Amino acid sequence: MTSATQQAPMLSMYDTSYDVKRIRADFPILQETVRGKPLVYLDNAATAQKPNAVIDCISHFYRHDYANVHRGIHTLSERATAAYEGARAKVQRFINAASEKEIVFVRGTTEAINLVVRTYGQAVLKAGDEILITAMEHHSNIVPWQMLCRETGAVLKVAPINRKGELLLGDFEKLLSNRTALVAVAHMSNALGTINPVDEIIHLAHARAIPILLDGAQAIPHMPVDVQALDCDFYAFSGHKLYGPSGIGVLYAKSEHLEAMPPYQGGGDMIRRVTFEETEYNTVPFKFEAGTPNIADAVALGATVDYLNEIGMKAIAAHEHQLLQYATERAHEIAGLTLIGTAEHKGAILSFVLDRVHPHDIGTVLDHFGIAIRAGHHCAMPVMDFFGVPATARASFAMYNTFEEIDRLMEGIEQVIEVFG
Ligand code: 7TS
Repeated sequence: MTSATQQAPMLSMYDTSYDVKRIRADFPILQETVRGKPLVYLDNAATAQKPNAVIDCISHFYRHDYANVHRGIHTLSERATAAYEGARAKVQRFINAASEKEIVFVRGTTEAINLVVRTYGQAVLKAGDEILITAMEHHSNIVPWQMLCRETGAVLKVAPINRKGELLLGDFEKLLSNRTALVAVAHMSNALGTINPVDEIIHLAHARAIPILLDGAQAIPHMPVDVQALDCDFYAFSGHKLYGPSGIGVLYAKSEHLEAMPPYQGGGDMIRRVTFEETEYNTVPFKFEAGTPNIADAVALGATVDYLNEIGMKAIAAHEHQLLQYATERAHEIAGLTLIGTAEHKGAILSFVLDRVHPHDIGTVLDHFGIAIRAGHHCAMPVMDFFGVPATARASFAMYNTFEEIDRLMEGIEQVIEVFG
């Protein structure tokens, strides 16, 4: 086992000016103990923990401002509407969308992608058309397209990756054709950590007038995202991976698409006028938000964005980059550990397997030390098939994780090897 004295010089190479202690104090759950040990939460790619700013916002909103939105003329309804629409404006600024109208509140990334599939996709896709995805997609950016292809006779094409888990850009380009109706790509892979070269991907697609959807579920918590600079047509993400509430997420879409797209679901709020003969739809984005929305969680997503702006996404990205670098170096020291996903451009995810130990056993033993990781296929079964593994163990880092926690992870892995090796 690596001793503490051997680790110290390595750790000193890293800039520790980022005030992680202060940030940790904002997250009450990080004070929990698990099995008598201080919690080390490294399952952030599944979902991130919530700061007081978010928890308090939800509580305050229900205590003081809660009512339905866009309906009542009473004071509370006006307050709730202002908070809900205020959150939309905050999200717009956070991702630098051109207009608030381009922000549709949904349940999460999965619903955002399904919305595009069932509106844009269903409207434009004909038999023989192609949808191009990559070999590293999460199931939520595979299955809805597959379902639509079955229904329409369109074809799902998959751009391959190399053994490091990087997209083969040349092959991707060759798969673009005048049949390609849409490109749908993960901005960052949840199973491998790969950050895709989205600028080039978007450039290649747009050069052929092909629209592009980015699955931003993993990217959005780890880096500044500017949808205008990217020039993507659609960007999908979940609030819960961004330190916000679960059950709220965002579909960004360029206005021109939202205006042209048919509605997703029918019901209240998405209409302007209804008779039994016909219905006139509401303006965007309301056309896509049928029924009473997840009001409080949308408002709290606004609070999340405020909180993150205070710290700065660039500072968060820099801290996490160092964590990943340190964790990768430490992982290389462990005999019998193989990293799955070694892309040059990577976000804060460390997926790995150990010789002779099933990933689920790694997860179970680490839990005994109070360390939370995820073990499994990460809803990316084709990625597991490609690497020839049934599952991986995945430690995923967030803005509040520390170098000391990575030391504890590595010590835990050494223990796993001692137990099973
Ligand atoms: N796309 C990617 C790249 C994801 O990582 C996830 C969730 C989703 C889409 C779906 O997001 P949801 O909020 O709608 O569920 N990924 C994971 C994960 O890696 N572990 O648990 C959920």
